Amino acid sequence: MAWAVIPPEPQPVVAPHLTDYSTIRAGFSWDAARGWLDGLPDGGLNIVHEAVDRHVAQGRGARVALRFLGEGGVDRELTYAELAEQTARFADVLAGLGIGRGDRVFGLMGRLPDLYVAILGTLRRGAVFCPLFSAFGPEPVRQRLQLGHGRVLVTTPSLYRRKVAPIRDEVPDLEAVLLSGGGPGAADVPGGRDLAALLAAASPGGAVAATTAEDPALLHFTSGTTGRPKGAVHVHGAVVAHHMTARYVLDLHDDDVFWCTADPGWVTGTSYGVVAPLTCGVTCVVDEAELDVDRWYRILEEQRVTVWYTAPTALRMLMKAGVERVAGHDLSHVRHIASVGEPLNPEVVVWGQEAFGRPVHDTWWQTETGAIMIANYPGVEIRPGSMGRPVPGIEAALVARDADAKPLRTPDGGPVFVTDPDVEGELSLRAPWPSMMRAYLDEPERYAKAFVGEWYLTGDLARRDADGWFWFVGRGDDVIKSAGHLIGPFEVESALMEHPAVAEAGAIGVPDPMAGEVVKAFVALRPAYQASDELRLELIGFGRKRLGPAVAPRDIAFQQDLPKTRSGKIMRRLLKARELGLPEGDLSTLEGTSEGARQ
Ligand code: 6R9
Repeated sequence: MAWAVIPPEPQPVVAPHLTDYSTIRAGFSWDAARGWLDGLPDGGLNIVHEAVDRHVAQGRGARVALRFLGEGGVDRELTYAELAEQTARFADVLAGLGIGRGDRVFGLMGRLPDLYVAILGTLRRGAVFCPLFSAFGPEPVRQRLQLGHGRVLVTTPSLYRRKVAPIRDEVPDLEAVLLSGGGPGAADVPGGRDLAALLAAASPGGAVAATTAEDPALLHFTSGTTGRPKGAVHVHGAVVAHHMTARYVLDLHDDDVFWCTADPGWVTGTSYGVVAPLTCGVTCVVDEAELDVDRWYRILEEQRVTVWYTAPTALRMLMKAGVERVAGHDLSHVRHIASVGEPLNPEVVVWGQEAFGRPVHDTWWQTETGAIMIANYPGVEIRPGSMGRPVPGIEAALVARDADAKPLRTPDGGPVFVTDPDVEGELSLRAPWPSMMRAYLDEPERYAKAFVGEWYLTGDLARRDADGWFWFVGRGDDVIKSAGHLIGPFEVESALMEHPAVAEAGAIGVPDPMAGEVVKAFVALRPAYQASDELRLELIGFGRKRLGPAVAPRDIAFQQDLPKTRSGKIMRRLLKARELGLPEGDLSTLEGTSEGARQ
């Protein structure tokens, strides 16, 4: 006889943490938010104490911290107590390798338990963790390992073979390669060690390092318009902003089951896929697999996810698959849905309402800001298409720009603010706040350039309406956002130029209904080469091999007279305007010859 199915219990109504935006904002202070966390004796602060150990100390060690859903259906859980033990073992492994405070440990792995243990174990040791996206090719991996002077890399044998082995000779700082799931292969890898064996032999009981709030914790590379990737340095003190936004924006309550779909290779996946939710003591779902419509609905249902943080590209893909795919799944426990990373179209906000009975709450932030800065809050009205209003403790403003897109300054050097409603300006935030990056690694001048006085310039253009809601307008620079991933055009161009046929290259983002933008490159050939379909495909393949699918151009076009400024820089803005049939704008800096050639 089969047992009768027991219907799910009615969900208790959960009151949002942020009930009245204006009152909470007015009464907020970062000092008070610091008090929501434990801190270490002597005024220190360590992310892992707040995210792991303190829950164990408070008797919540048996709660599941991370629930991993494997690609092949193999599931594994780590409770808070197990996470404390595993991260202590990892920290001890690092100690054995001579890695201490401030040393850099890199990760290049899919969303597997060892990655999470490595991230938190590194922070526990007081060393600095730098995640690399597993869909990067050898070139982005080489550049980041070199710039960050990575001494240890945690990866799998297969990723090592494909992405690290080709560039191994160019990263001499790399001493140890800890192979996850890789006992037998370790002997063939220079510096290779079997991570499982090391963890098994390590001590499980070590305390967290006595870091201060200003000790570096995470290094996230991000892309600018020109030059090499920028290493945004974040400190342990950032955890105050992670925790605060996890409560007020993601509305995490102690018993929540939280699913952040972002990969820890990007800032959302570490800040909100690891640190922020664990500081709240919730259970995090981690799916190893890539987006699959039915799998995702199944995960939401079976894992009884209550709070879901995802991205517009993913939501657009779900929306395209049709609302009927949701039917038949009981998603009544999903209490709050938020998204980040790219503009969230109003249709998607509203579709959330239809599909899940919940609108999607847009949130805005950047690698540099470390945590959510502008948001829509549960329990507060949503204006579909708006990013919302600044989080408590954050002051946002719009700075006017001159014709060269430089910030306008007052005679005493401060920024000129846009004060009228609905007028465009550069979105800027008043520093400091706990999760603000403390540096671009080894590039103090680049860091200084991101500020006017105490105002950090984000590079995004936005408007503010009369009631203080912010509306995204676009990037103020040439950086490309594809499927939520930030891509530097210079990185793409440099890789293409290593092909013998390529004399010059210009990369832009072109609109795509799913990914927001996809990368397209325009290439001028060296004299001995002829444009052909064959060469185009070869270059696309070359880009993919070097850069990896996350960064490589989707399309390549040949164009001998790439528009350039008189100083010889390729005018991506003009390439883009021409590609999209938009007004070409100010051409006064255009180099005479190429413009002449078009006339
Ligand atoms: C967290 C993250 C930052 C850039 C940012 C902006 C774009 C992020 C957005 C958004 C429109 C939103 N962006 N959130 N654009 N609406 N809600 O994505 O960090 O990878 O550094 O990208 O992403 O252009 O400046 P990061």
